[in-house]
Amino acid sequence: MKLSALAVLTPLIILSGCAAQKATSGQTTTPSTPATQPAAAAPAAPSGKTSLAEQGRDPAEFPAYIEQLKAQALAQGISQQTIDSTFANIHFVDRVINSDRNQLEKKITLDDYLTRVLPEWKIKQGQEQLQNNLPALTKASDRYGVQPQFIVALWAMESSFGKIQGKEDVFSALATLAFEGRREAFFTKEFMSALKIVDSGKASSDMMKGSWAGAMGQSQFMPSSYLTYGADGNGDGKIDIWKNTDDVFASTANYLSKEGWKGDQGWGQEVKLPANFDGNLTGLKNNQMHPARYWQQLGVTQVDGSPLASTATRAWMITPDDTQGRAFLVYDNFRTIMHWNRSTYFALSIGMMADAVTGAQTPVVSGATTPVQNIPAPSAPLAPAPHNPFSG
Ligand SMILES: [Ca+2]
Repeated sequence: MKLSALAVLTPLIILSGCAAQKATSGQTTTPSTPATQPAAAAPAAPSGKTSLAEQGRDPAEFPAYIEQLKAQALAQGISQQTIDSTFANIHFVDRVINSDRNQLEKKITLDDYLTRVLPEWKIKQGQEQLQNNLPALTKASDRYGVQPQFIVALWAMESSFGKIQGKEDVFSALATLAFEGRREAFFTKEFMSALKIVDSGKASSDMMKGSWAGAMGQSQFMPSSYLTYGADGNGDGKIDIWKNTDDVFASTANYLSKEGWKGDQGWGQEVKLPANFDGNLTGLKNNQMHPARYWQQLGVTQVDGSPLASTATRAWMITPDDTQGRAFLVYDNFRTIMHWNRSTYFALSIGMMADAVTGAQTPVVSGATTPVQNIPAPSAPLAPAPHNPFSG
């Protein structure tokens, strides 16, 4: 999903339409890169470069390009049957190019972002969806060790509970983006991953619908993420992330689990910094981790001024809008959410949505005084995460 480069800690948010917003919220691992590849694997498109392979390609050349992709697929061992079923309908999609070019990146504040992505109606729907789907969510939660509210939060943010999934033919969208050329290698790999999905029998070619950027289904997985994290929740042998919520919940929970989720911890909490707080302590790198009690001893408190729990929970301090803005003490699970999507804002919205749907609401917009209920659980062993983009 992630097309734009939303760098860690950089408050650059896509502000275009729905399709473009979807493109900001996704997982993109590819078979040739470690499963830890952060969500935003697609390199940024240089601003102002809007050419079809730097103007070297005319859309009239698209059919020949498709033939070359077909040869590449055969060479990679994709079956003729899969190629026949998927290549038959591939077409150049003008609107894919237009959507990609129309992404506007603009700096907005965290509160602007949260107001936009966490409206009251969405929180209310999240609460209802949690109740309505409790048996299926509990099943996925028990199997993968991920609390139901985080599955619901990702479901809410990625596809508005399955309602907005995108209707593009994924093969056409990915082939068009590969042809366009700015991120040809990335989209070619995703195209090949999409072929592998059909070849594996986990999904049929007619199921392969997604956003203009190739993000599929209710969890908006890029094809490579589907291959890495897709899970069969209802045991029918298919992984239907488009229509089957058992599969959607299992795949979402499996993603988090594979990326190190700790089922006995939350994501973090909003805090208040002391007046003399050293801004250099903020950040998500490995060496910026300190036990929660360290932050407590520095004078960090809960937003209402009450003391933080003095625990050994691994914790990082982040101030997305710099130290004059809101501050959050976040735990390992927060960094796992950032594997899904590298945007700090996105990860915070997931944490807040998860809290909100269970009634333990972090104020969405600053200034509210609702106490935060998210007390750190006892610390887990200090083993390094198996995969980690935060080293340094
Ligand atoms: Ca299934």
